[in-house]
Amino acid sequence: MEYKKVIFSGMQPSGFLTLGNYLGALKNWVKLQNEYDSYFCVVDMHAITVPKEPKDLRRNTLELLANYIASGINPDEVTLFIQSHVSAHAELGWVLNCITYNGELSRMTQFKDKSKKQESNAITAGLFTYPVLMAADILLYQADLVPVGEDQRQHLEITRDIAARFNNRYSDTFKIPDPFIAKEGAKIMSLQDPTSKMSKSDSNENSFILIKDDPDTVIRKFKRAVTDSIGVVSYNDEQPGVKNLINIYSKISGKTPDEIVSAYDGKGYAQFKEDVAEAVINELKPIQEKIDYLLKNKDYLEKIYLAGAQKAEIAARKTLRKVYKKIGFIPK
Ligand code: ATP
Ligand code: LTN
Repeated sequence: MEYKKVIFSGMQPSGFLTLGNYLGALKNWVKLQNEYDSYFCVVDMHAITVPKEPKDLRRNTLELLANYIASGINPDEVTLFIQSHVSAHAELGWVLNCITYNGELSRMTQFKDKSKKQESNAITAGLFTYPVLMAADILLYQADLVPVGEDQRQHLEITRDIAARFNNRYSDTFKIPDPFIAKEGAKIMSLQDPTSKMSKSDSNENSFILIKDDPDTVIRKFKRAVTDSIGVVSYNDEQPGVKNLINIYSKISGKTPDEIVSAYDGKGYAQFKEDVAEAVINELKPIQEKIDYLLKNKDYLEKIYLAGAQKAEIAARKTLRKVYKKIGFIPK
């Protein structure tokens, strides 16, 4: 029997998903899910590395699960679960913390960025060791591939380093995972500052499109999107705003950037922005309807995450048992 390769990925339930999350990560998960043995997780333990209201975390966790399914993740095909339901994540996280060096964690750019946003006396040890828990997530399932956006590349590198270190010290245990970062859409940029990533934690609401945004909001945000004074739709680094809009359009329509550029030959930005907005609205509409439906059917969601945790638990325990044995813990 031929085994499928394994993919693992997750997102934090830290607020509403953006078009960046959807195009940069989720849409790729949907494409890959049938080809691989797929594990998709709601990483609630990562979300508490910065302060969270319990009631918001609860709501966001279910909403994120609904977002996954509404975007096309098939719960009958994949293992869909909530991180805190499988305690092996915390357990392996601890072991890996003990073979990870402070020096390598302090080089993580996400930590530097996120800690800038916190008061200096509110930066937690959890935020610092966040990448180690992420390594545990991935290594528990012996994942071959990890589909993420460009911003997670560094976390994948440290995951590989940690896995290789463990394997060298204690003999072969973990599969060394590869990142899977799609060429287009890997980094959807802010609509207000096209040199920085579209991020849901941006204080300017016009900088991001949320999956839940209604059509009028989508149109308004695209109309206000920062472009340039060149006035010609073309795909190059001197026009980062237009390039970003082309990337968004391309990822949704399946047309190549070249095809888009020729379709707008001689036309201005206004028509182009309207068409991008319309494409986004049409893409989001069925997803929004499905999210509403799912959130009214919490029993169904519960069935899915309970079954997912059961399946994940089996795979995760198998790896953790090996790890405990190799490091010298006495089996009970
Ligand atoms: P924040 O921006 O608040 O730090 P986030 O939007 O990056 O959070 P995450 O949960 O960290 O949210 O990301 C989930 C997934 O979405 C990751 O795989 C990440 O790489 C991807 N992603 C996030 N933003 C973008 C973006 N602008 N373009 C492409 N992919 C993105
Ligand atoms: N760090 C990721 C979320 C995340 C993840 C993972 C992604 C946690 N564990 C395992 C892929 C695999 C983020 O901030 N987007």
